[in-house]
Amino acid sequence: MSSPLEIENTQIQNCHYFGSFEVHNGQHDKTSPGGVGIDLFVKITSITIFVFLFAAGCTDAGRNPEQKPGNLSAPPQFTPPLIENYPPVPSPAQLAWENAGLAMFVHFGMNTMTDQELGSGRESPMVFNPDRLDASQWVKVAEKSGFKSLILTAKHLDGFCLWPSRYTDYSVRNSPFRGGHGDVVREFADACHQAGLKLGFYLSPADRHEVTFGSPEYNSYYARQLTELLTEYGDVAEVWFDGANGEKYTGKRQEYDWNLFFATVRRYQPQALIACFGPDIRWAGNENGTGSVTEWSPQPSFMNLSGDGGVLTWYPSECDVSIRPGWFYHEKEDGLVKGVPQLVDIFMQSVGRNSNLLLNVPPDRHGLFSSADVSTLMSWRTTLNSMFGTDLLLRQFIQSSNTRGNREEFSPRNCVDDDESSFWTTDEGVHSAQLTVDLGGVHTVNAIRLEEAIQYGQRISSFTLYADEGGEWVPITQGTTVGRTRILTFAPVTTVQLRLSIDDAKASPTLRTFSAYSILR
Ligand code: FUL
Repeated sequence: MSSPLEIENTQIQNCHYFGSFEVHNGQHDKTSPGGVGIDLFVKITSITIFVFLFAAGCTDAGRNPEQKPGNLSAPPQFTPPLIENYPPVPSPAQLAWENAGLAMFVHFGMNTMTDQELGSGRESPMVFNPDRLDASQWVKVAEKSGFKSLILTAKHLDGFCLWPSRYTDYSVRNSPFRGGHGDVVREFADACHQAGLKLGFYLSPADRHEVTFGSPEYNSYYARQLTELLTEYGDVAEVWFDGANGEKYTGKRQEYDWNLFFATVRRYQPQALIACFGPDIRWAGNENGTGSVTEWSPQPSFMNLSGDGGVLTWYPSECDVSIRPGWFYHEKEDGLVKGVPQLVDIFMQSVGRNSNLLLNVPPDRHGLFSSADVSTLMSWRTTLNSMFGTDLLLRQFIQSSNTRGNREEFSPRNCVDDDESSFWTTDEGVHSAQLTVDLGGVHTVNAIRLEEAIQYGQRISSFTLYADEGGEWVPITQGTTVGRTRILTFAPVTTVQLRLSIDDAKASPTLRTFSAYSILR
């Protein structure tokens, strides 16, 4: 007796050798035994649907009011078997953020001048004088290396403000930078807006300079500063709150009024995402750029702000890490910039694990990215482009064990096209299915990339990749969650066909991308 795997294998071989047929558009090869069975099935299904439509009065004729005089009620509409959300689902802003994948963190401030990681708040503003500051250089480098947004430390824990805040004298206003008329935040925001990149701010809640820190007045001070940033610099995409309470650094304990801070963001920039210590984007839990292997975006809501009592909300993960050992620039670390292989690993362990990557690149004392960081970023981008430049599955012959309503718009071909908006899914109630792709020849593969259509919710919980090795389906690798992007690498396998088995999902699985690569590193 053949095992189920062998039976499936026989069918696939038939398809392979008798030319192409696909269940999804009915243009299958009638000489294939598998094809004949499915042909009959498609015909019966089509006849059934036609009879149903006719009986329901939903044909064009049925909808023509002239043929139904006196019938005042609208004829019933035929509802196509479209896909329902599997809640929670991302907000439009979260979806755009996840699709961007990469954001650049820019740690710059008093620490840059004093060669420290953590200022005391007592450093004189007179030492802040970056003499060649060029925010458009930061933005250009970010753009060229594939980042879609930048987040600037408008204020770090030392309390020094990179913009001339009205509420403190501890800012650029009292520094020699641009003769006391400078505004780093303005230059940063203008450069981002001009290049069409999104921008965000890190406004440290902990403040080692501000005298009101540790009292309720500090909350109003902080909210007023937040308001300046949110109302005077154009659209803001992300506000990054550091979760660290100042106690450790200031010796004072501040009871932060988070509700006030979050409400301030919602009021002035309702589309801005609140990250790290906030309800929209979740900190991955470490500062080395590593996401979890199993990564669900649906999570218990942050601080239960919505009062939903434990119902899951969409709360995707972000991994932050610095390109250097420190967050701020230190000349002595010029030789310690992370190498391309390490940055590629970081990409795989963040973006490749359904997280976003927030990579910190600190400008130097002059206010420019150093050449060591810039050349590393450029080679990193070139390497990523070449790694993922040739998708061996692109537009290859693909078939699925199940396709929702056998409808063209849910065809498995959507996984191997280059249209990010199209996707494959299964019938309601079908939570496991196989996708089999003919590589169009013998290829060596050592990586796959999967992407769910997360706008309908995250669904896949377990999958296995098989390769056809001399007619046997051999398991190559397996995983749990997919989400926005899941990249898996494995020992090279030489094959003519790959099969992705979605072993389990919380609802009908969706897939918008199934790609395979031969990655040289
Ligand atoms: C931490 C801070 O202490 C570091 O200086 C850095 O800003 C990092 C992103 O967050 O909590």
